[in-house]
Amino acid sequence: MESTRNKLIKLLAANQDHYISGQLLSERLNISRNAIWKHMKELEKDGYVVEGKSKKGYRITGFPDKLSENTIQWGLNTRWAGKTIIHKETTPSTQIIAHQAASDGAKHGTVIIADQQTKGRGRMEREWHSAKNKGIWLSIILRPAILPYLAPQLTLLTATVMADVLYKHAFTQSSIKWPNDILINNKKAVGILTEMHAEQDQIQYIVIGIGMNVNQQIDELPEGLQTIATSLQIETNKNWSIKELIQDILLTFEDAYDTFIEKGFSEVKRKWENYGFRMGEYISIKTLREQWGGTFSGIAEDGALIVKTSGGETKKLYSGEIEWFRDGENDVKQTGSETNKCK
Ligand code: BTX
Repeated sequence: MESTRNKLIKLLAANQDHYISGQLLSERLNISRNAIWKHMKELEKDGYVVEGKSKKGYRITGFPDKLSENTIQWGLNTRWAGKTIIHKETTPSTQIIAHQAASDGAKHGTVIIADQQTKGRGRMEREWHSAKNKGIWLSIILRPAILPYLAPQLTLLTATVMADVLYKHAFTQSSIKWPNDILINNKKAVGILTEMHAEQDQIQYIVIGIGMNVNQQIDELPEGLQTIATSLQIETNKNWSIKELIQDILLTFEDAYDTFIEKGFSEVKRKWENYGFRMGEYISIKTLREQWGGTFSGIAEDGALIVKTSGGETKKLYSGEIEWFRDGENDVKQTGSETNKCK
């Protein structure tokens, strides 16, 4: 059951532009006016700013930066994204909670957010480092009426959303490294993990996990990540409001998703290719059987990477070990093994 405190915050948040009388609050919450006053003092201790005026009542004018369902929803101007938020201080992985909530019937747009993950996961069960209060660790539940084979388009869409959010905050150096790492100055700042529950021709739900490094200093990243990862703080030398970034991500995501559902993949493809890391450049690909190279010329409708070989052949790559080198330089590799020829 919802606590009196949460109900009180919601009432105040829904009436921010005017004072709400102690009498009305006490009637709505079924507690005494003295109890209301005590709750207000508690809220102030937690960083809420509440104005109390005799004869007028109470008005909330500021929320703490600390994450909670209420603080995220206050000022969140979305229609469906984040209308239900499940917030945890610490959890193994928001993906696990999201799968559970989705199987229990959670609505499209439900968002799970944690201050810290103890077993944050990346693709292929890789680990995702998710330090307490230092980044955005969230999962969004979606119930799109699209065919399961089109689901990778939503991963690509999420990557463009994250690149757009960074661009808006002046990160002109951000790019998307196929399939979905967001880099700032060539270091990974955001990771995206898409998991789907589907039958042959119908998606039950999709969970999109987003991990974004925000306020870590370089020495707060594990040693092994210090040369390949970055955070907004490292790049700008300033502290960011995690709450405001989350709101921005949800709003941008909602717009992009609605456009995608209404108009299809073309806008996502255009944006993705615009941000694409080493688009138009020569890349080298190694599979178990062969090594070859070609020009990275774009992404396909099914999310594959399109490479044109020097012989003029167009190939589609689903996974593979890619050396994203330029002039002999050789950085991060990816593993896997499949390639397909374009028809
Ligand atoms: P990925 O498989 O592309 O990346 C995982 C790799 O990224 C790791 O092997 C490591 O090298 C590197 N890495 C680990 N942690 C970080 C970090 N904080 N910053 C930069 N690089 C890192 C990417 O997988 C998908 C990550 C999704 C994370 C979100 S957080 C919310 C949700 N819950 C959850 O458990 N996962 C998702």
